[in-house]
Amino acid sequence: MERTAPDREDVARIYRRPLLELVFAAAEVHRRHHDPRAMQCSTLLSIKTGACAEDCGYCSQSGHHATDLESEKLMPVDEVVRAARVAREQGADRFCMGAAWRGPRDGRSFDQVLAMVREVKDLGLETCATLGMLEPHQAQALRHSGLDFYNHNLDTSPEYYPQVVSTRSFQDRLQTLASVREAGMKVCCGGILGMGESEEDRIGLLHELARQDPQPESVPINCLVPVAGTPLADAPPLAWDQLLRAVASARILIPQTQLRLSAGRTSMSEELQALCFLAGANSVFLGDRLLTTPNPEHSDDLALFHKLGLQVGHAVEV
Ligand code: SAM
Ligand code: DTB
Ligand code: SF4
Repeated sequence: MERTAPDREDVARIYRRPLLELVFAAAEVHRRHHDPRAMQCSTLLSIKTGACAEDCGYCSQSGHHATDLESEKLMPVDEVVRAARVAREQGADRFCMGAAWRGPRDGRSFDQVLAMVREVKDLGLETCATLGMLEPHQAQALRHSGLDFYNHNLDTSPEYYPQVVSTRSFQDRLQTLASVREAGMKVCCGGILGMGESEEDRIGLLHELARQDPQPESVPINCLVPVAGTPLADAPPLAWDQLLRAVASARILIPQTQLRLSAGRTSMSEELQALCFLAGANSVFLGDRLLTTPNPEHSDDLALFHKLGLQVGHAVEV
């Protein structure tokens, strides 16, 4: 079916609907496009940690901020494969490798990442990587090594972006996303809420995500995990209904996507997570660590999914 890209006013109208109407409409869209019992589960691993050249205001790994994080160089391939095997045993269907780089440099370290991708793919897992900005030939090389998804977030509205990051632009992000598409990979692209942005910025982010053509196959909605020493350590916490509005709006605007309730779940009640799943979130990070910060305990997540009648595994499209 032909889809016309929504304009920003359309997005605002959806976002500002009476909350329960919005959630109900999103739940209907969810059921039309997905098996509502299926929960897609990705596990993250930080393959290279800290000392990043970028100055993202939210991030524990930026070399510009004085955080307590210990930097670590690129992990050996066999350790990554071991972690991926554990993730698979715990129920993950996708393994996402994250590096604190502005972008990969060609040579030994990038070849090492390509080897990781090949070996994780050989375990039968879907593969995802998030390595910063890519040149077109790097995107091609990742694709040829078996990378299914590339994660590259737009993070916030184009207007608010320069308040959060100064070492690159919103346009740089779009350019890498274009290279990822051109190479034939699936796109995982979302953002962070709770960085002191306005409601209008959240609407702007959703608009930018929804107007991509094709739309991202995977959309992570992160809530800021405040990290001491970063410029956003004291950002005011996001109101729960704003998160729910963003999730429900994303489901309506990007109906086919795997919508991930991503970072920040340790600060959410089970009830709020359940509302987000009702409103169309059908994916999470599974495992008790994100990249550098905690995630809910594996056993607590499985208990929650059991309570809600959700099944861990591939979110099958119906
Ligand atoms: N360096 C690469 C990049 O920035 O594209 C990849 C790794 S980076 C840590 C991946 C994403 O994690 C960011 O785009 C951001 O959306 C998310 N993220 C980082 N720190 C976060 C935090 N404290 N809270 C929530 N999300 C965060
Ligand atoms: C995404 O959108 N969220 C993940 C993943 N993509 C790479 C990262 C969350 C990071 C949270 C902060 C941390 O653990 O360092
Ligand atoms: Fe570096 Fe990515 Fe963190 Fe930004 S979000 S400082 S690019 S690791």
